[in-house]
Amino acid sequence: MSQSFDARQLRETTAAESAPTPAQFRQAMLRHLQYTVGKSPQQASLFDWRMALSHTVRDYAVDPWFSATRRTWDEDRKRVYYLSMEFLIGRLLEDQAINLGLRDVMVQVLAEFGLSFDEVAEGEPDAALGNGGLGRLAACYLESMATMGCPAYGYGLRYEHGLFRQHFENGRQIETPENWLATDNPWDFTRPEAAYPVGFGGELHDHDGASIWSPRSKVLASAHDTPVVGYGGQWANTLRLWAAMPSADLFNLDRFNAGDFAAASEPEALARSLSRVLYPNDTTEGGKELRLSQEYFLTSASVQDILRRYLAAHDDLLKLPEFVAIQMNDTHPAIAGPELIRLLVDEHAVDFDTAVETATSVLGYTNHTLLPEALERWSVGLMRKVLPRHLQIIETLDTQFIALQGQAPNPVRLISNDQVSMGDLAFTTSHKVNGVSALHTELVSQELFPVHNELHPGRIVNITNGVTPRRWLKLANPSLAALITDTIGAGWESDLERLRELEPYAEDPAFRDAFGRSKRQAKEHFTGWLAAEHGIELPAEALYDAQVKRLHEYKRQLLNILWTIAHWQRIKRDPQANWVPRVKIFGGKAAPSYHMAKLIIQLINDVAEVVNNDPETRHLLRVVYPPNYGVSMAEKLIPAADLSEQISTAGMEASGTGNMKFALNGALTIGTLDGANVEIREHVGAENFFLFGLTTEQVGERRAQQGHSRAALEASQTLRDVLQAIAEGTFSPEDHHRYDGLLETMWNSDWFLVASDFEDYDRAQGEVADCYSDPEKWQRMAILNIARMGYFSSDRSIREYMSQIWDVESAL
Ligand code: 8GP
Repeated sequence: MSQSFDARQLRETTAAESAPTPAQFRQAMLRHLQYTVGKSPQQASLFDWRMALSHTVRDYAVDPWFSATRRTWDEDRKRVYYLSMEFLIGRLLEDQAINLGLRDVMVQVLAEFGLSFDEVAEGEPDAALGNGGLGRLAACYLESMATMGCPAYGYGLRYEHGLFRQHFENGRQIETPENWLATDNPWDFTRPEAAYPVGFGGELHDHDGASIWSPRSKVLASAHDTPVVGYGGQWANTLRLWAAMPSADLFNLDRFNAGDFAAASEPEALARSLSRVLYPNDTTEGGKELRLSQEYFLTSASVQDILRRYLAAHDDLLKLPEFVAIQMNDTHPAIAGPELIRLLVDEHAVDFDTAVETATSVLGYTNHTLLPEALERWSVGLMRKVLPRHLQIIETLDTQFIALQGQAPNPVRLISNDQVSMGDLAFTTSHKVNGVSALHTELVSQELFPVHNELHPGRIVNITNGVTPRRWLKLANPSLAALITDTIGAGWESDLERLRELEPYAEDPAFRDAFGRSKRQAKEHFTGWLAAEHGIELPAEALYDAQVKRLHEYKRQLLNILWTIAHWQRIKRDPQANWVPRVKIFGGKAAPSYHMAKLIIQLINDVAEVVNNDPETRHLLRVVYPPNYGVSMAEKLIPAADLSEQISTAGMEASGTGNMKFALNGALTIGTLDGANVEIREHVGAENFFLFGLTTEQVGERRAQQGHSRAALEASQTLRDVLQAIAEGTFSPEDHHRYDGLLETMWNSDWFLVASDFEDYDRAQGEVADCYSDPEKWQRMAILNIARMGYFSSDRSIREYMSQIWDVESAL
């Protein structure tokens, strides 16, 4: 397969200098309209134009994709494999066009046909193959790996239904299935030749001291590839998503012919269910057996594919770590350790200890949460039923791990209380384990894995998260991006530290004005969309104060809405005072079974109903909660925000990445010392950040104090007035008891310390308002935020993964 490679040829076919002229692009697009879509320009609908356009852009991705693949083979390079149950990639058309340097030509050519790009692009489904943070991070990392020229594959599942759609009925969240594949997906290359059987259940037999696994059933994993082009079009990697396919023999023709159609298709349907839905739970796992089977399905197909690719060019499996790095995105693919060991031992006759050593050198594990309910544990019974051979391997690893702990009276175990701890398993089978912010990594070492950490000093490393500036600034905020390019020149997109060159302009009134104009444009873009899509009109001249993320008690949307009520009450008491007009923006989904989170959504919507209809305060305070928050909404909303709410209980948010996107777009942060907030504050300067709240250590102390919630409430008349209004049914006149449970929690337990942090949050919000009243000061702070956010590019994170974990070099 190794053809000799000519680097000059690569440059000819990949670099932006090969960008087409408008005439060439038009011709290519019309060709696709006619021959791929089968329409003439006169007949074409917006959908047809989008298909033709996407196929045209995709064509330009293929050359860099081929040459990157060919070079990786020819130069026998090490590859990175990023295994993730979630890839929250969002729309691809504009993203790919930007990275290929095609955006301007594309917009121009569409305009020649009287079409606006935004209108055409708006029809693209938002590929929501993830829940939130960890899934979106995986998408940013894929794009950065391609930009950095790191040879890599993302491996995931091709869910037929991504994250559910959310709408509100009487303020309550209602979920309906998402259907992103309902129409053609133009980015998809189907690879029927890349298909692997994945076995489940069955028996173990002993044969000459070796275990032979005979699975009860097998499901075929069939590959679908999407090219992921890096910025500048120099390199492209592959996102490979597995679809579950029944093997042909599952369909029972006899039964079908006998008229029992449903029964004939049942085994087939069961097999397909493996890639049917993404689990919508952000913390706890539902449908245990199916979920475990999905995880194994992803992992096994990927590991088989990795070994097949390796063995096509090498024969010594012990050299695997020199050529392969596998990253496990949280514990969902943690069965990769036992699976790799199984394949090495059972199918390639490697001895057990060598297999363990090899697997461990290849694997890395990223932890994304300390929440106990999100740390996966599978019952031994279920494991035995679904993956008997893997359980056997885990038992051996457990015995070895206990031995490693010597005489420890209570050794940590991979299996305890009849459950397999996937975190402990992932740790023992990885050569590096990383947290996602400095504070989180500290807590991972001290609280989650103290024993492991002592046994394996140096195994835990920190890699603070980052976000891609291509999507989250250049694409999402064209007016600010243009201002930056006009001011410091192009190139910051792939060298984000260059934003520092903006620092002196914070003192330049003309630049500050221009920044103000770009923020206004972003607001108009957002409000225009909000009016068209949701019929919500917003005042342009107001402080846009946003909290968008999954709904979770630790993220404390409750603190935000309680403060909003307090603010409303204050305005009503003194309507003539000099109030800063505010728009409180909320966005995010709650796990369908998370009752308290859904109640908080309802409270926000109930408060919005009352506050937005209050003629006395309407011009000063609005509450909006556009439904179905996702990547595409974030792209419009984040650039429009002035204030970013990052207000989790300290010690509970592993990192956050929304916090980075907002600050990069010139929103100031009101936040606690949690996750990456700590580092953002260090970078942008404490004077440019609104800090409040207890520290992680104080959180621990406060929780230990008996009656802390009641004490905090007794100390805050403001908060008591708020709770009183809720209790009286001010926001739920038809049901005074709707929030009894929530109020009860506030008075008697308050694990997330909403009451304890309320007064300090109120103080910080006061500072926000004062500061916003001085536009010059506010703009100076916002500009310094942008200028100092270079560190939070996902390119930096990926560079660190490459050197500290994967030991892989850039091919560029
Ligand atoms: C999230 C963390 O909550 C967030 O702080 C962090 O920025 C992000 O990961 C990326 O590192 N965690 C998850 O998304 C998560 O744990 N999801 C799994 C339960 C599905």
